[in-house]
Amino acid sequence: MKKEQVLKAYADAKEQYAALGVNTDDSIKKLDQIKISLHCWQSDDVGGFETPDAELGGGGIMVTGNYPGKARTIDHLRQDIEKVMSLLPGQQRLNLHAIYGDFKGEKVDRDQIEVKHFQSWIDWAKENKIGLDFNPTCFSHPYANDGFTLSSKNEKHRKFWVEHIKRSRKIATEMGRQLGTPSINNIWIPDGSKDTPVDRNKHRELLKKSLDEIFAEVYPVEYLKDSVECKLFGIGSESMVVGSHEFYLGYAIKNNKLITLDNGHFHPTEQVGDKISSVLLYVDELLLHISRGVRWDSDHVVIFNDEMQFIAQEIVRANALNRVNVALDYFDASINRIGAYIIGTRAAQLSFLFALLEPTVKLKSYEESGNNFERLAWLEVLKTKPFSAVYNYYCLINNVPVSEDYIAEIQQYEKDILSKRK
Ligand code: RNT
Ligand code: ZN
Repeated sequence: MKKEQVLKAYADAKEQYAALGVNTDDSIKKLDQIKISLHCWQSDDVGGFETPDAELGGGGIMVTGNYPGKARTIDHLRQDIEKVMSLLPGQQRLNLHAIYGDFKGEKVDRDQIEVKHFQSWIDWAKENKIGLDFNPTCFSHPYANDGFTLSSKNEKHRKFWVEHIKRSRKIATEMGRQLGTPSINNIWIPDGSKDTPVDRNKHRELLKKSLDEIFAEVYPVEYLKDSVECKLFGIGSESMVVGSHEFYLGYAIKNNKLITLDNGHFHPTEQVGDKISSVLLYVDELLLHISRGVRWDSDHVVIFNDEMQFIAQEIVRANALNRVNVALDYFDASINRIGAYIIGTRAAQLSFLFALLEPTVKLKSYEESGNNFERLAWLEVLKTKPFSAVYNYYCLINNVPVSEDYIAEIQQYEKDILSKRK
């Protein structure tokens, strides 16, 4: 898009929003504060670098598609993420899983990971001036094959996973310390059962016990934030997931942890947008895993849809941007993976901007005076206001491609880099 065109459209948008009492420059400033944590696992279909041909296995999560160009080495991954960040306005973070360590060809089991396996990531993050977040990996491993990890009745397996997560927290703490921004260590485990279990109780007791053991070590909050991620069901865990919403919400409230809300992890008619104002009354902070489930927790690329807008609106309306950590969680191997990052991150940013451009005070006053026609009419009218002109301007002042211009950049990257990967 031509620069003059973007500037002209922005000037007009600014005037239109000002008439509603919204200052677009302020909205942009607030948007710029939101540092979205990019999930490293979209680049290589959740494979990781434990072995050269590592693939996602089990855990009830699934990648479909075999589009060429996936990252096969740590250098590929870094190259891809650098490309992604160069096409996005604002600053991001990177969210690593434990299987993405720099193992240098050595076989390092999950209960052996150390800071040294992630030091090159920390150095890379320093160079790129970004923060890192972390996730223990409790899937794609023989000790997770029976569907249970932290809640396993097999004491050897349970202990193994406890050790893995203890080490993950230590690594995350070191990331936070060296990078000067707290790292979130997000615990998601696949534990659950395909068919109706009789002993749900025992598994939940075991999970609680494991978490208590894991969190016994206390780290400074300025380095580490602990979060726990709930889920309703997964493929192969249709009848029970041990770490349900009730389980983790209770645990997080009682133990002062963050709770992770992944919008693919609830019944399709349930909305994470509706949960935010409730949960924030009882926990200090949230971690969002922004995703798009199509019929199930399918982890499709995030788009600018009602669900995403609702989530962003509720955070902004609750004035809670400083208490919500935003991360992406999807993996689509059927399209250009770099393109998938840009579509999803831009959609999330656009949703937050859309919410930040809302004349909330005006809408509330209609609501309070019982003028619900006016409230609904304005909500509809706002969908036709020039918010995209504001986003385009945000891209322009950040020197990144505006509007559709990023598409050609990704096509070029595919031609030059991705298509040459073996
Ligand atoms: C799985 C969870 C979890 C994973 C990542 C890879 O259902 O959403 O967050 O997607 O850890
Ligand atoms: Zn998730």
